[in-house]
Amino acid sequence: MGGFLKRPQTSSGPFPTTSDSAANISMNSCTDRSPVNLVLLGMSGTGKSSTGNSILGEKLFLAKSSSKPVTTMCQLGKTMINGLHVRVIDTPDMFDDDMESSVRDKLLKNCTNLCGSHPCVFVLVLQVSRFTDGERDILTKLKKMFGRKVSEQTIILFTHGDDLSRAAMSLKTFLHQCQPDLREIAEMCGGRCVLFENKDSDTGQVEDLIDNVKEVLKQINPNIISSKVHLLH
Ligand SMILES: Nc1nc2c(ncn2[C@@H]2O[C@H](COP(=O)(O)OP(=O)(O)OP(=O)(O)O)[C@@H](O)[C@H]2O)c(=O)[nH]1
Ligand SMILES: [Mg+2]
Repeated sequence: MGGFLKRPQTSSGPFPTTSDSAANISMNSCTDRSPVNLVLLGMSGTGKSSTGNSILGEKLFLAKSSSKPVTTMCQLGKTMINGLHVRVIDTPDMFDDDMESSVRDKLLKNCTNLCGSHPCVFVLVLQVSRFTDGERDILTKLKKMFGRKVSEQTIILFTHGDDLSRAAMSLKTFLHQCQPDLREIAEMCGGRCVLFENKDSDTGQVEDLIDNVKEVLKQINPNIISSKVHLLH
């Protein structure tokens, strides 16, 4: 485990500094030395905590199959991947329609606090072989929680990648053939999709995710990536 993690680098990285904008307030600036929050979101059992552990290269978050939600509070883990300070934030299922809004608000606040002032990239975790009715409007719910521009900084992460391997199907083919609702979600998120198999830590999946994270960081306006703006909107 963890063989893919590279030690900290000191050279300047791919991110622009923000000295020419209002965002040079340090809490909004986005440089290679700034940590980035990867906020893992999705319905219960899709593999958020397992994905967090795969990214961290250690079993920090509790992950198990269960008929009821396993993660009940937002949690933070930190690592360094290819020169990028990564803060992984595991969350409970906040998309449950039966959840009281006061409980959801509390969790969002919990998430906000963990994110601090660092830029956020949202990772929407879906199980590749199981797109449910409850997930059809997941982007609408995401926007209500994190603001209408959230899809611009969201990556879709499909777990259970082995299911596709067994069917000898590439992610590209899967996305081409999947349900229109799912394809639309992928398109709304700029086609940023990655495939994970959390039972197998020895693949390039984390690097693939980090490449997408760096793309998002390059694109987003530092003024709108402050978690304080997005999480409290
Ligand atoms: N085969 C396989 N199993 C996975 C994968 N990802 C997660 N699982 C399994 O799916 C189950 C649920 O995973 P979790 O990571 O706990 O799911 P979660 O989204 O955090 O669930 P909650 O905390 O309830 O919201 C566990 O038994 C994991 O081992 C994957 O990529 N492949
Ligand atoms: Mg969990």
